[in-house]
Amino acid sequence: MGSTEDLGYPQDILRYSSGFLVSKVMFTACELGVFDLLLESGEPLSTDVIAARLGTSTTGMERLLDACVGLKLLAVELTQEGALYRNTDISNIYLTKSSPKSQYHIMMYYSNTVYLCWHYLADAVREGRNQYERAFHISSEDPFGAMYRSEEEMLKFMAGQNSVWSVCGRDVLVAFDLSPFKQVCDLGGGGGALAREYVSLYPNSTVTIYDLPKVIQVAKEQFVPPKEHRITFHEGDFFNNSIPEAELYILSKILHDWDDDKCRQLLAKICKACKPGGGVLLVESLLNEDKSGPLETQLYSMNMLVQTEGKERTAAEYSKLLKTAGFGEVQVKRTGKLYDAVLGRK
Ligand code: ASE
Repeated sequence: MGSTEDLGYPQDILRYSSGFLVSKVMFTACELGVFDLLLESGEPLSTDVIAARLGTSTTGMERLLDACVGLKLLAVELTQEGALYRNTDISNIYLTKSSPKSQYHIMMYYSNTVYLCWHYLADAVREGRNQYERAFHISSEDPFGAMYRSEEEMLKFMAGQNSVWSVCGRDVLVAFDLSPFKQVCDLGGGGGALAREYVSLYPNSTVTIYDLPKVIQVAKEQFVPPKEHRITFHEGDFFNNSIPEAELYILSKILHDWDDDKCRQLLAKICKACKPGGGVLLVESLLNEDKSGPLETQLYSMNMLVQTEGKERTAAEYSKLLKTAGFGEVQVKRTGKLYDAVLGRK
């Protein structure tokens, strides 16, 4: 009674303390190419062989491989020649570079960019703003100027977002029957993975990817195959340039980058450009109305604090933004997955 034993062994606290170690083990195994090598090899390999092929120390590699076994990202079997490691199914699908569902690029973005911003999380909370100045010694005035500070950073971000949509895109696009919308504009559509999913699900539609000129250039060159004639491009800055007419606008993880004022401004502009009977589809990770969860979304909201001007919001918050901007009817579909869908009709 009243003793610390009544609180139980502090398992959650200990697990949370090592959470970042777990992430970094997975990121590092991806970065060093462990999963790619084991996929390529087609047979289980020893630490010595893996270390030699990847140019690492054996002592470091052995510990990394064992930690991956603990995380069930690798499986180990003990043979007479010693321990042999192989990928698990989940690693083959999500952690190898060449898989169509590869999450490799988002991992590299988390590990090498997001991680550095999170070092200054306490400063972000104290100041209520992103941490580009501390992390990268660059101005934080314009978050996308900072995020796209080099072509390499922009590419990493675009490839990262594309890997997310290769896994989550379908769920958010089937949440509503979007087949009546033939002329679609994906604002901030980046590398185009969601646009590609859209035209594959709704083959009678065309999608225009609207993004900054330097993003469009890379999307055309590296991400969207030229033979995909149902996808077109429009260069611009949606805050400062005009928005083309369309039946459906997609804002996929765009509003979460911006404060309420900017969101209202953008949505009002979209509502003006939108054809009668048209609408806007918001793709976002929705917080519970009392903001009690989901944990993943609460953590993303912290990430928006360290990296952008935005935050994650509840369905009621998005509905209010849409209605204020002139959209009359709003429907919300929770997918039960990471990303949800909100449809506003003009
Ligand atoms: C943004 C998205 C992200 C802005 C900054 C960001 C992500 C990381 N940093 O719009 C990706 C969010 N996470 C996932 C899994 O998609």
